[in-house]
Amino acid sequence: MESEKSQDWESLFGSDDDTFVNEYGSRDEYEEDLVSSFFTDSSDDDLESFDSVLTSVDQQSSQNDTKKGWTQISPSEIPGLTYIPNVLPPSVQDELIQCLPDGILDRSTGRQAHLYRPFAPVLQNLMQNFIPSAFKKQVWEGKDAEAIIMQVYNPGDGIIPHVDLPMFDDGIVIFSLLSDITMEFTQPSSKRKASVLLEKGSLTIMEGEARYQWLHGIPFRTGDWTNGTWIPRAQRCSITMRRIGLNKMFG
Ligand SMILES: O=C(O)CCC(=O)C(=O)O
Repeated sequence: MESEKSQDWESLFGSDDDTFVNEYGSRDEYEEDLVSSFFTDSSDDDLESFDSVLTSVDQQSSQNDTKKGWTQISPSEIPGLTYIPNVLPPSVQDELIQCLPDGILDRSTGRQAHLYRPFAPVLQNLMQNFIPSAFKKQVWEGKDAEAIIMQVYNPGDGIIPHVDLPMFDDGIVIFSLLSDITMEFTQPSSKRKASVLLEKGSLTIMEGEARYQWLHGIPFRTGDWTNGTWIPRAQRCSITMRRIGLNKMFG
């Protein structure tokens, strides 16, 4: 172990014969000084300039993300994808945020709350009054969700492109709260992609082709281009509702 560490050190900083040994006496002293200066010398200005570098990298990489040979299409061309803005009044959004476990908005990891029945009254209200009745009747056969996940995204967070597990029935419902974020839909077989800005208070539904034949994901970055303007992300919360298929298991 020690020899691996020495090798890493030498490839990064040179051997014991180099100048730092003369200045510091030993490698350990040098390492301690390096670590402590990193943590104590980083001023607010350094952190701000780090943030601005990060933002500019995000801006450029998302602008250059042309995916060679892929065709950008309108989300309305994806069968089974429904996006409805301004579904939730601000008062309902506030009530929903109160359902989050204490402290989850302040944490940098583990920002998911998995909820199962019986659901809190505010979530029951969401299912009864804010999911279109035609979808509930036709796709969820008049029933309510069985599994709900509330997820918190801080700027820079995302979710890798995926198709939801087969254990979940058709019809995935996503409510967005607190801040807007871009979701990308990709279909590798047809090399088509579409971007949807999920605004706070909006509802997104994936059923049929959109649910089973398209990947959906949220790019890991600090903002999104919206009509040519870079909009920095703020903290966002989503509520994803699913039904669990009878006799279906993981895998
Ligand atoms: O948070 C979202 O908007 C998407 C969540 C999602 O895709 C998932 O949990 O599988």
